[in-house]
Amino acid sequence: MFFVPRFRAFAAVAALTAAAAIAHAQQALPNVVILATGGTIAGAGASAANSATYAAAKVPVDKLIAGLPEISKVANVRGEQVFQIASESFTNDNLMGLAKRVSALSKQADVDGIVITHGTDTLEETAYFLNLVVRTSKPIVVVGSMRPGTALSADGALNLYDAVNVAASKDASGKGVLVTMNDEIQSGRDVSKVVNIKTEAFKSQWGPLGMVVEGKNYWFRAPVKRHTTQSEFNIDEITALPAVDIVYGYGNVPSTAIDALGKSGVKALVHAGTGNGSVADRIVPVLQKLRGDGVQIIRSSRVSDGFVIRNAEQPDDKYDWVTAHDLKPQKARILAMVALTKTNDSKELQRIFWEY
Ligand code: DAS
Repeated sequence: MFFVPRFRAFAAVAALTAAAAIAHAQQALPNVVILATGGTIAGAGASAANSATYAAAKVPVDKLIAGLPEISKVANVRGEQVFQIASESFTNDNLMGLAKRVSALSKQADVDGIVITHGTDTLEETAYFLNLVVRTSKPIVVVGSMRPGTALSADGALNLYDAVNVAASKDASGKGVLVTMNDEIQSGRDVSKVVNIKTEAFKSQWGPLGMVVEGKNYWFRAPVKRHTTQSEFNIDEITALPAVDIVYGYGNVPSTAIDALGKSGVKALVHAGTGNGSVADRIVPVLQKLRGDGVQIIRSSRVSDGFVIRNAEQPDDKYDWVTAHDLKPQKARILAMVALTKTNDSKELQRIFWEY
């Protein structure tokens, strides 16, 4: 009988010690906030066989976190539901609201990294926007999925696990906004969705920055273009984004779309030309007139890889046009909007397109 009270006391001390050790270990983990915006990663289909037929933006962030208990060993994770939309429906207001929330959280001492769950359709635009305007070196990781969580071989859980691991990693700091998809760590500037129905959907022509395997990051290169803390842009100083739209070049193209956008009051027009950003001869004078009316002309290309060379296919100096460098039209639009919040000088714009 003598041993029972002592054993009970010992067991109580052991339990308290274990609880304290767990609490200490949990305290030692980084703090990661998941901002949820919708998309397929929050999608749900009618059956496991539905990998392409499903409704996006259905599952709330707390359910996404509860469905992935493994992340509690990686970081102290909490979620915020910023939006619940399919990303093809993102607006400039959504972009601004999300970026301002990311910026505010990045200033908090109790936030070590931020994950944004997002639809894959415009994920590349949001990732680039954040890369340009959020002044932090803390890891910001944008993540999506190509299949809903209800589908066979769903990719969202591992993509999200990878994103939390990268966002919790000190070695992910200072690399700009990152995207984790399909085991790869991509630069938010360089990456685009290049396949619409495969899990290996996100590529950069310059390659990924690295890979994440079983929660460990393997880095192979670092970004060279300006981003985050090196940026001259700051979401905290931006109150609105100017209208910038895109027109597409192709055989027999009329000027109808350009005429309409010119009348709509765009501040810049991105021309997604053929080849090296070529412009049809009948379209050149239409763009020159717009330029004369004060609209900036950004010459991009519909071709997936390579980069538009200034004064090659078109006399850009003579026309006072800007070339989009290696940026795809949808990325050129993001940079043009941000740049126009600071300057409307075409030579300054061209510098910005070289540097970002
Ligand atoms: N509609 C797509 C989107 O929300 C679904 C997805 O792939 O995330 O971007």
